[in-house]
Amino acid sequence: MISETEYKKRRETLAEQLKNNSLSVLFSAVQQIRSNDTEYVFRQNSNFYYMTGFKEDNATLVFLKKKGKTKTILFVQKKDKLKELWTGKRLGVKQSKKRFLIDKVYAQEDFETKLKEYMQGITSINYDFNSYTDKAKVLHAYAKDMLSYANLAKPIEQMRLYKSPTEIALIRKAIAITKEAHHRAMHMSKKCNYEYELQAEIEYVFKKNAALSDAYTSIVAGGNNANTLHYIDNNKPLHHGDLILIDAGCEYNYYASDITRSIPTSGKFTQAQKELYEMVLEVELAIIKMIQPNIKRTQLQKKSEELLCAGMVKLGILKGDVKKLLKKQKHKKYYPHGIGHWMGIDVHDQAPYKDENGKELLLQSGMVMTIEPGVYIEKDDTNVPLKYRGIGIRIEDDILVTDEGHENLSQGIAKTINEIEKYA
Ligand SMILES: [Mn+2]
Repeated sequence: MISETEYKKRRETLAEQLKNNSLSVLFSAVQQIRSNDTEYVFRQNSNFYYMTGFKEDNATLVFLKKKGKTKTILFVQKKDKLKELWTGKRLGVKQSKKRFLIDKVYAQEDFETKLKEYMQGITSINYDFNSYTDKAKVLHAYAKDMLSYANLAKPIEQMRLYKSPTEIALIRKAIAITKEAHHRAMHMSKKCNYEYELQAEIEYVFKKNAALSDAYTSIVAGGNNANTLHYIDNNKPLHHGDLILIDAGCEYNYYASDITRSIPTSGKFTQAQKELYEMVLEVELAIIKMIQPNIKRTQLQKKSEELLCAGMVKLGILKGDVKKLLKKQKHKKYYPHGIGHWMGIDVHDQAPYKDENGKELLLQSGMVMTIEPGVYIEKDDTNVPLKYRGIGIRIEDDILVTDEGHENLSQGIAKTINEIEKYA
């Protein structure tokens, strides 16, 4: 668990970067209606959660910086016996004061009155531009009259890039649960007749282990469906002899995992599947090996494209000179996506890969990035040897950058052909 002291330190780190005479505001997520009077499961806004650890809706965090000193203020839902009977206990003002190491706590109802008070002498406003709450609109009206206003998400994104030991521990826990889920899928694939059956086996493991949600909608794609990159229908029959691409990861206490494995329906890879799989696996391992401080994501991207292109030439999927094919981007038909992305509270942590000046970020110790090369061959692609058609393979792990180089946090999840076949 992340301590109140750690949350306080994060707020202090953010406060240091704020301008004098500034007001900065973070809003909680807003409960969304699913239909009529039913609601979606509530999930806290990631930036708000990162700064508070508070999981309730209808909350607002304010940083008021004057004369070099920052006051933090939290607005929360008042206790309300009737509402709590229906939707559960609220922390309320009193308990919030006790729990959070925040200077002042008020009821949400007081927000607009207090805001007017805080605005005295303020020359700049910051808030998360991705927040679409009614309160954000009130703030935006003020912001328009300001000398300056800026996106508060920007400095928070940068902080979130570097994971603390407690955050890494939570990511490890998420991955440990996801590992069990993928191993169960490998074991159950022969017994499942539909993609959704396998999805249920995976998500059963998530829930059973207190990962109350997936970090993103699971992809369970049999055969040619794997060639639709964000296939989430998961409603087709599984055919004996096909591969199944499973991209699934749980969220544990607000931390994501993101793992892809490609496994055989029958428990055994065919010769053609083996050839393609070994090629992608070799590339995945080579790229992971490159990860160390001061390397750029584009270097990993470029290398993955070179290796996959060369591999596809070797297998006869692409024909010609590797350098020329790369120059003409021919490989992109079969490998159209990025090599990986930041991961943390969000499965795709939102920090950009370049700074404001367009300069690319260097990987540094404490960052977590996925590595996920893939090859996708449509079933009706007559340019490719028949035996490879209708196969889509992606292999994805979650990598922590360390001082020494890297640690593959998902190292323990079966990945070689031998390991996967053993689970069947
Ligand atoms: Mn991913």
